[in-house]
Amino acid sequence: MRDHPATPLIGYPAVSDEEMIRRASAFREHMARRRTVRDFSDRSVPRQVVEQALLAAGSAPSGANHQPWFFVVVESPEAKARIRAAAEVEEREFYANKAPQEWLDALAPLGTDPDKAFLEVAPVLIAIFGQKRGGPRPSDAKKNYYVTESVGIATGLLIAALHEAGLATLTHTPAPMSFLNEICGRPADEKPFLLLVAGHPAEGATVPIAALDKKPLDALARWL
Ligand code: IYR
Repeated sequence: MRDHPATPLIGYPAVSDEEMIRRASAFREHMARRRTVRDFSDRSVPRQVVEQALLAAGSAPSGANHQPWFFVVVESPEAKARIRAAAEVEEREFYANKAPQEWLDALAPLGTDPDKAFLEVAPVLIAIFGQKRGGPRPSDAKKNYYVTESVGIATGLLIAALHEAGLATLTHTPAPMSFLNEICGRPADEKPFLLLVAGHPAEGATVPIAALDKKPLDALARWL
């Protein structure tokens, strides 16, 4: 490796194979209980939970460690109502005209429709943006690399962190999403990645049976 400032690796104490297997299984079981939820309660969420989850997301690996993400936490009823109204305009167009039949058929088992009440009911919406330019420090304006991959990984960690805290989430992707730049006050060169809805599930919330169907290991991986 080329000469560069470095520090000893910490945080990886030795762990037996048995203990690793136990931890990996426990984590797998915990993550398998995560559901994409569309019925939220209006119960509020402590700010610290969201702060800690965002910091966990911000620990994600990223291209050249530029951390090309920005998260806007939307809690104000006015902003949530504006986001719902703008999203529903796009969704009505999507379901009525834009989506090809094949896409509508794929969504049918999930029961989704253009009504996005959860955007107002849930206590927290997190609008996630990818930054074309930036850098490791907030004042940087260098070129960023692997923005989509980096933001996707950070979003995965955010979902896992919120799940670990006991909150339900929904990945919502109205298309196009450019209205989020305006409502969230973000520059035009930041690309909305997705809108993560977070909160407690409503009492009596249901999930589509089809969403429980997960691929077995031999369909999702192979060893060479
Ligand atoms: N954005 C629309 C449609 C939609 C698309 C996919 I792919 C989904 O997995 C779920 C929904 C909506 O939110 O209803």
